[in-house]
Amino acid sequence: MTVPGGFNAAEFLLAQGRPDAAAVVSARRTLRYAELSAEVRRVAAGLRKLGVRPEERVMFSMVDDVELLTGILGAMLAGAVAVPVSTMVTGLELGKVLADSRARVLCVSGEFAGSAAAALTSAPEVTDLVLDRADPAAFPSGPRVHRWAEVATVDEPVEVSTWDDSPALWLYTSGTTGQPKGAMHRHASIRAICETYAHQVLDTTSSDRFLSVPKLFFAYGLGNSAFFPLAAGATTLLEPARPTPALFAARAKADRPTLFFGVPTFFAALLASDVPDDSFSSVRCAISAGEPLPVSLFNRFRARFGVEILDGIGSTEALHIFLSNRPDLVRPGSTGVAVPGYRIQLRDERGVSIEEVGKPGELYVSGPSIATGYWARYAATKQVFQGEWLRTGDSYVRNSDGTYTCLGRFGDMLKAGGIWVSPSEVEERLLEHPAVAEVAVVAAPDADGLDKPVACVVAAPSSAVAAEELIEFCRSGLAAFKRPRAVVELAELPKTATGKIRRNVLRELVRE
Ligand code: 3SK
Repeated sequence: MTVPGGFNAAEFLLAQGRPDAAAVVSARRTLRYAELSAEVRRVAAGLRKLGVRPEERVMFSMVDDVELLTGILGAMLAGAVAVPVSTMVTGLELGKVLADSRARVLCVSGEFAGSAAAALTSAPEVTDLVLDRADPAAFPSGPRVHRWAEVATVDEPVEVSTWDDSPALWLYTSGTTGQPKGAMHRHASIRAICETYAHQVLDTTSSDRFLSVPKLFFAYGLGNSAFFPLAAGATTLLEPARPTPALFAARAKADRPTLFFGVPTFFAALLASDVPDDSFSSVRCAISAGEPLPVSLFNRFRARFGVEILDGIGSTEALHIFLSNRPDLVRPGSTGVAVPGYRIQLRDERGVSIEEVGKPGELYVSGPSIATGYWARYAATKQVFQGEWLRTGDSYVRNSDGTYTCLGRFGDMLKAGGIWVSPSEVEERLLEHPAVAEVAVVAAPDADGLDKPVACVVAAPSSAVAAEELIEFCRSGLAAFKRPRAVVELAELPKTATGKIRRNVLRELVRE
């Protein structure tokens, strides 16, 4: 039961499919809409029974499987705020976001039990830990520990008390300023992305089958694998394992997706692999986001697999894609045009709107799914959320045909594999190595034209810089995707008169 005039995104999503239609297919379980709906209601009741109250945060560090999907929807149905976090963020890094969110409940897949134990040492406000496929005995002290099955089997009615603007979801992003920040999304934003990008660009129907390389903890993956399929009464194909070309090609052959979502790095990896050329024969449309899709990748993918890739750009703050090519109107090398319901503006460094074709500017977007701000980050919120506009930090030009092309980042943050990487975070880790005196991390394109972090290092006196050793050093203490892929040794770092590192000079240098 919902309050009059209320709206709950989970309830909306669960109401769209035919009760007997397949809602979710994973390696372990397949659930029809009626079963999914019943399970989500039990999870919502289970969370309430743990003492979770409306607007309290429930964090999930879980693999893509039925439990994560029902957990996110159950938290939202209970009026709580679902906070799925990257499973690449572990230990103390996870502890930081856990403490920042003040989540009371942490739900963890067995694979991440060790990392949760480390995280809990810096998050004393967590009162309850819910473990899926892990032994509660591994947590002898600290919060109350429950098995997932205990929470997912509470058969009690749940009163739904949310409305359009109630908080539904927080997604942590490093964004443009480095420190992870929780972008706060409303229940209505979830409906909005389904009605705009999914319905009006992808033309989703109940016969679609969705397969996404990006996981549910990303805004991109959450739309692809949860919100869009359910809003269309369609089927989501969940894959808990680490994505590899062989795995996804096999999954596509076996489970026949009609929509396949990836990032340029993954499309490049598929092209470099020996997977069969007919692997994606069921796919009517492939979608790429996260970073610009090089034209050569678009052409090679279409030539080999017979599928066109729709390139688009979204952001965690906008919840999903707001600028995109169209299935009937692809301009390779461009990011297309505004998704219906969204407006785009380019602005110069003084904030003045640029009307001329071909003149670069910073991309701003307004639309129905922009986050309400960052949790407890006043300055960053003011910088990024400006009235109805969201400042993206991306540099773009408008082409003569009305499409937009990405030129890169306005600031120094870089994206690797579609995920934000803060150079200072990588630099901090490298500076812990005794052989490193100074370091700056910048993006450089790899052989496929996709940006990867490269470390420019000045050696400490009487020390030698061993590239492989430094890269290895970053494997521990940093999420894997953040480690530099190459190290360039320099006698000194180029600096401005005021001592700031001239990153543009370094970017040029590492490209040579
Ligand atoms: O990075 C993107 O392009 C993106 C797309 C959809 C949703 C979220 C993000 C960050």
